[in-house]
Amino acid sequence: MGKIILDQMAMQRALTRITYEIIEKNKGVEDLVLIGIKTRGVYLAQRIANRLEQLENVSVPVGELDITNYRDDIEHDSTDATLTIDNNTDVSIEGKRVVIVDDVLYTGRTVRAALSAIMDSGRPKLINLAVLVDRGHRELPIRADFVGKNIPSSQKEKIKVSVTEIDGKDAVEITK
Ligand code: 3GP
Ligand code: 5GP
Ligand code: MG
Repeated sequence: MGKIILDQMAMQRALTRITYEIIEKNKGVEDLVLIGIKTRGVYLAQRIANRLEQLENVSVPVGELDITNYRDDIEHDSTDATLTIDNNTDVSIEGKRVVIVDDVLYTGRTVRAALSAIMDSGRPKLINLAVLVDRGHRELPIRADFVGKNIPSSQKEKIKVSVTEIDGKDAVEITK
């Protein structure tokens, strides 16, 4: 069993703060699109979208991105992007303010892959990155614009992120 870093309330508060920061930085929610990185990033993106709707009364589209085909250890071509909304409709990011949402930021390679996938499907106005946890150890020049919690970690440690939708609880734990 790991040590709990964020419990349910702390996780909710972190997501609420990130939501306010997104509104503030973008001076509203116009032209905003959230792109959740599978798996847990999608649920976090949906929660941020729910809060945006409560606060601003605007429905913000949530896309889902599977970056598998864009990993830097797998060959791909630019037709491999799987950027979907509601699981099947294509989401247009053309001219939009895109916020990529993921659970853990580590080496930055996943985000690099997400950037390629998004760029292959259009030209957004700008792209921001929101993560629940930044655990350090970057291998690329990538940083998050919105961070739930910075958790300095050793490479041996693991961060376990649980979301109610699939794990039955909300929590962030660290294990040796
Ligand atoms: P996620 O898809 O919800 O992000 O990679 C499968 C799961 O394993 C991930 O769930 C992630 O939470 C977890 N995981 C734990 N450590 C690592 C790691 O170092 N790399 C990756 N890719 N996933 C990890
Ligand atoms: P990166 O590509 O930045 O190394 O890792 C980011 C992705 O890998 C995230 O989507 C995340 O799910 C997963 N990941 C990397 N390290 C961890 C970790 O310690 N815990 C969890 N839960 N996921 C991790
Ligand atoms: Mg993830």
